[in-house]
Amino acid sequence: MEMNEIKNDEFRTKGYVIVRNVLSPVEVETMRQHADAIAADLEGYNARDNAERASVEARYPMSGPDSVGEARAKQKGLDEYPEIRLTDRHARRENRVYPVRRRPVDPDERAATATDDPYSSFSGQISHLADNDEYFRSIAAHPNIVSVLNEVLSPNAKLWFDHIYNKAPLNDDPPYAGSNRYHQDGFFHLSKRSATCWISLDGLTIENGPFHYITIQADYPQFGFDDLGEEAIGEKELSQEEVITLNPGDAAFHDRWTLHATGPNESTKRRRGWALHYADATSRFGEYSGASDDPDQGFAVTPEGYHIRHGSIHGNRFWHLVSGREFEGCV
Ligand SMILES: O=C(O)CCC(=O)C(=O)O
Repeated sequence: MEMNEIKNDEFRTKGYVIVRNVLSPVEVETMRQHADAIAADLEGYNARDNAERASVEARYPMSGPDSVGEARAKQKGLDEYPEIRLTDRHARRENRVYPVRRRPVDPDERAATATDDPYSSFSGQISHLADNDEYFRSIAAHPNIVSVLNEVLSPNAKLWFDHIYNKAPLNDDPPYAGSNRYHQDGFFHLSKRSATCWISLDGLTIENGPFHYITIQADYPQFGFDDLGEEAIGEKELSQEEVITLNPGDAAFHDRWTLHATGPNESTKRRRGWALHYADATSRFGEYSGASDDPDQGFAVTPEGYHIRHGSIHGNRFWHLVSGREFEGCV
């Protein structure tokens, strides 16, 4: 579906839509329990997940650049750039723009938030829940999610990647002091539009790291990911920012080109969300950034349905069809 064909007015004009009560309180509670069990043995979870992936990758060796690794290495050096204030609520480091903390972290206050809950001391992501946990897998195809995907993406949809984002209490990790910088999801490995669904597990408040959207009405270019240049996003665009709070079980859906960021967790509680990235099942898998004349080079869908990009599995091991049907030669 092209953007102008989308019947959901809010998504078509703003590039995102909030849907309340996508999950019931019981479903959210069950999901929290599964998320807690995974984090209780995170090392074991990651070791098992990596071993499964490595055994597939060993069967499909393909050399090529590790673009994900390169991007991460670049991001690591960002705290060497000074923080430049753009507004009283936003700053820039190099070409990355992010919401700023409202108050500095008091180390004693943070130390007092430590508990034996792994989410109180760990900020970051846990990936591929739908590959490894049956409950998460079933929720990825929840009828309430699928009906929104049918409106904003396609009647034929596949989950290609999912991950939990946790922000620990009073987290101020560099390079953005606990914020996530403005970015577009982009997803250049898909020939067609994609959409993200972000479900709140713990509630999203102004204090604990809310979503910030700059609606597509602000008419910014396609940046690719998070390098926004020095000029494109300034006070004018940031004044059109919309800050979103959610109750547990509510979801935010956004397009791959909608600029979004999240603020720091300035509360004394954990803040978790589950991000699910969906492809239109009629998309092709390849290099669609325009960087190559041959989008298939270095990309392959194996007979078992694994998506291999330069020798590594891209996204989840299993790209689950959650709506509609499969298409020959497509994802
Ligand atoms: O949860 C977060 O902090 C970031 C989520 C995000 O950027 C996304 O789901 O695309």
